[in-house]
This record gives sequence, C-alpha cells and structure tokens, in this order.
Amino acid sequence: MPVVWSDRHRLHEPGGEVWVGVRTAGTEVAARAERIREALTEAGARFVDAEPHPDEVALALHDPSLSGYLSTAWEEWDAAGLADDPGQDRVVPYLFPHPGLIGALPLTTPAAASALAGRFVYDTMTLIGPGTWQAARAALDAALTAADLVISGEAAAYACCRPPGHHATRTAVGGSCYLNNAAAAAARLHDSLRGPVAVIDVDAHHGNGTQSIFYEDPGVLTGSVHVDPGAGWFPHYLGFASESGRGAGAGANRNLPLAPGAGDGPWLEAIAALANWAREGGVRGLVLALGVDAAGGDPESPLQVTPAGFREAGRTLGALGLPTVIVQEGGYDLGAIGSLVVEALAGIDDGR
Ligand code: SP5
Ligand code: ZN
Repeated sequence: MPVVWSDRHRLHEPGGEVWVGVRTAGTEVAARAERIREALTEAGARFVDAEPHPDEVALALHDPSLSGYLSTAWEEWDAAGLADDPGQDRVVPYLFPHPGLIGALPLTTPAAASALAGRFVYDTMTLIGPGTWQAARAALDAALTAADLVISGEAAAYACCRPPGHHATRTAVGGSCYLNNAAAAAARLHDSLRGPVAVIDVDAHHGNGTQSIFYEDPGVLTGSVHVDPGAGWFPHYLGFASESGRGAGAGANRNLPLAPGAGDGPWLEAIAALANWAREGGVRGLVLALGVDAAGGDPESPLQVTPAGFREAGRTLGALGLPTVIVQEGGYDLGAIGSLVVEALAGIDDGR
C-alpha cells in the first residue's frame, strides 16, 4: 500500500517534555518517523509525498482560535522575550483555565503569551517550538493525502504522521499532539463515502481528542483500546468504558480499557470486538489510528503486545474489507517502531 510521507516532520523539535515540572528528554522525537521510513523502505514500500491541502479543508475540525494560536504561538512567545528571560526556548504553559478557577464565568483570552499557552495547551508535555506548526500542518496533509488515495481507489493507504494527533481536541492540544490527523482523515472519508465511517484507535493511550471531536456525531464511530486510565495512565480523566457518546452520537463511541500488563490475548479480543462493532454499525470506511506503543518494551506504556500481535490486529481489521486509511500515532521504542509498523501493515494486506 502507498506510504504518505513529509520531510517537514523534522521541523518539529519538541526539545523534551516538562514532566512533573522537570524538563525531561521526551520520547516523541524525529528519529521515530525516520526509523519507520527505514523499515518501510526495506520492506519495499512505495512512498508518496504529502500533498498540501487548503486550510479551509484541513483545519475544519479545529476551532479557528486554536489553529490561529498554534500558527504563531512560538513567534509570539519569542516576541514576548520569554526565550531570553527566564530562558525558556519552547512554549510551556504555567496557568490553566481550570474549572475550579473560572467556574461558570466565560473563558477569556489572556494578554500575556505566558498565560495564553494554558488557554490552548492542556498539559506541560506538549511543547511548541519554531517548526512545530509547519510539521503539525504537514502531518495533517499526510493524513488527508492518504484519505484522498483511498477515495480514488486504493484499498488502503498509510500516513506516516509526526507529530501524532489523537490527543488533540477541537479546542486544545496535549499528549504530544497538535492537530488531529486521524479525525481529519475520518471526516474526509465520511464526506466522500456518503455513509458512516469508523476510527479504531489501537494506540496504548485513549484517543481522547478523536473521541471528543466526534462525541455527538453519529456519522463517525470512534472506538479505542488502551491501558486503563483508572489504573494511573494518561490521559487519566478520559477513556473509561462508560463514555459512549452523547446526543445524536449516543452509542457511537466505545472504549475498551485494559489492565496494565495485558498482552496479545485481551488486546486482540478488544480489537475484534471493535471491528465487529464497526461492521454492525454499517460503516463504509475505516481509519486505523495506529500507535504501536502497546508493544512490550515501549517506554510509555505497560501493555505487552508482541510483533505477531500487531500483524494479527492488522489481519482482523483488513478482513473488514473496507477502504482503510492508517494514520501513525504513538510508539516510542526506537529499536522496534519500524518493524511493528511493517507488521501491522502486512497484516492489513494479509487480511483483505
Ligand atoms: C500519541 C501518544 O502516544 N501520546 C502519549 C502521551 C502520553 N505521554 C505520557 C507521558 C507521561 C510522562 N512520561 C514519563 C515517562 C517515564 N518513563
Ligand atoms: Zn500513545
């Protein structure tokens, strides 16, 4: 299947993550995409460059205030002098419009760049540097290009998106994600297939951004298998089995949290359940949010999925026989990320 790629991912240098107030090295690094590219090249993949898409199309799922902010956030931070005093070379929030702070009063827009960050960034781990916007925008173009390829007849296409996207909501960024690539691909498939589509998210973390974007939308079923947030894992506040959609979207969201330490057995059972659920929902297209951080050995998750498990997951989802866009999400074991993606994509081809 075609692999959609953009060199512009390299412009995003997060420069680490602020974790419990400490700047750590961080795991969402450029080498992740490069390792995937190397493994896919070795496997003989056909590469296609991400095609630029107009903002009106690409950014439709995000609030204009968020995309407007992101497009100039680092420049405004720098112009405010924060890179010199106190010497912070990335955008890092310090104050958040917490419900306990503002209550029912309207959300306002702070004047100071230092305070404005917390209006749009919900954690301290998702840093913004000089090239972050361009890279995030290119990742969105990659996902949309993969959707275009599937719409024009490819059975499946893979977008090597970096930065990832599934934690980004309509109004805020977090979890190393800025723009929701998988959601954009799903909306594009939905518009041209003229029927419901599904996003199945197998990243080790709950796809809270995708869930929230489509929470009241019956046209995009969103399912996620992930490590139980109630057992102490990001995103902590979301991803529980009780979250099933609202309003017109009631019943169109499904979460299958797994216990820390879960491996191929329960993980594959959950993926089969999500696949059946999507089939019964009559979907005409599929977006696979493919994080490979559920693998044993990944530094960001306690799940223990094997390479053979990723191949089998691909087979199960490929067997749905749907037009399929695969979007890269997480995966932080640099020694394994490439081969895990190759396994999953080979499984999809096998399964069809
Ligand atoms: C796309 C994606 O997979 N985002 C993951 C975001 C979860 N990051 C949580 C990071 C928590 C702090 N990491 C400390 C690692 C110590 N081993
Ligand atoms: Zn993840």
